[in-house]
Amino acid sequence: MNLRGKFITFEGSEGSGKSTHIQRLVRRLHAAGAETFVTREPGGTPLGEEIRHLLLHHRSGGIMSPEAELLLFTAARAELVRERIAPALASGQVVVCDRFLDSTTVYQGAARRLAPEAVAAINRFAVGECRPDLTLVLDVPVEVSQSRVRNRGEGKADRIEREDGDFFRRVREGYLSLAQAEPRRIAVLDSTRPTTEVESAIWNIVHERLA
Ligand code: Z5A
Repeated sequence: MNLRGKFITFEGSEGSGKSTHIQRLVRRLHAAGAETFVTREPGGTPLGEEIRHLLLHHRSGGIMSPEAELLLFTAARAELVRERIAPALASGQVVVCDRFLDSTTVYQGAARRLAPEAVAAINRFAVGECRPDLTLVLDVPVEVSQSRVRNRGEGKADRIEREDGDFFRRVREGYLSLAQAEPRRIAVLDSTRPTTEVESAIWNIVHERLA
């Protein structure tokens, strides 16, 4: 299986299983002989990690304009693409990223209701030609995602986790409509199914679409 230079992103609500399945996919990729570079958003570079802190745990509590939020997420991404993702792809690694530009389309566009054309233009500017070959959306109802996050019991919710159920319903709907609009790139998986089943389904999709 030759996956050299392929770019795979994971998307979905918090607690949908992205970290869990990235670990499992990477284990399988290594076993198949692929070299991988795994990263996450926001973050993945020294600048990006500082921006992550501002976005999720800024001292002002909940106060940040949606426009500033959009620009901070995309600034972190612009850095990550140029400093890490593009060089890794160029060297033949398989890049697996926990969230990418679809998160901005959905969270800042669909859920925060910023103008879709502005979000799309800023996204384009931030990533240039760097687009995922395959995006796996892990879909779970809002109640499931919230109960998984509660059970994880990691303490205080971050700035975005404090949004209400309607916000997260718009996030879920946003992902499902994106997947309808771009079915060749985006696959939706029912992540309420047992973890081992979702893991196998992901592996099959990677084979079918990329190998
Ligand atoms: N954000 C944004 O607004 N705009 C942007 O452009 C970007 C991001 C890039 C980053 O949060 C926040 O930034 C995020 C979107 C916003 N906010 N929200 N909400 P983050 O990086 O801190 O976290 P996250 O990306 O939201 O995800 P997470 O909380 O780390 O969850 P996860 O990685 O998807 O899930 P997990 O940790 O793998 O699994 C959660 C639990 O469920 C865990 O105990 C698992 O064992 C369990 N699990 C997983 N799969 C299953 C199945 N199949 N059955 C049962 N239990 C399962």
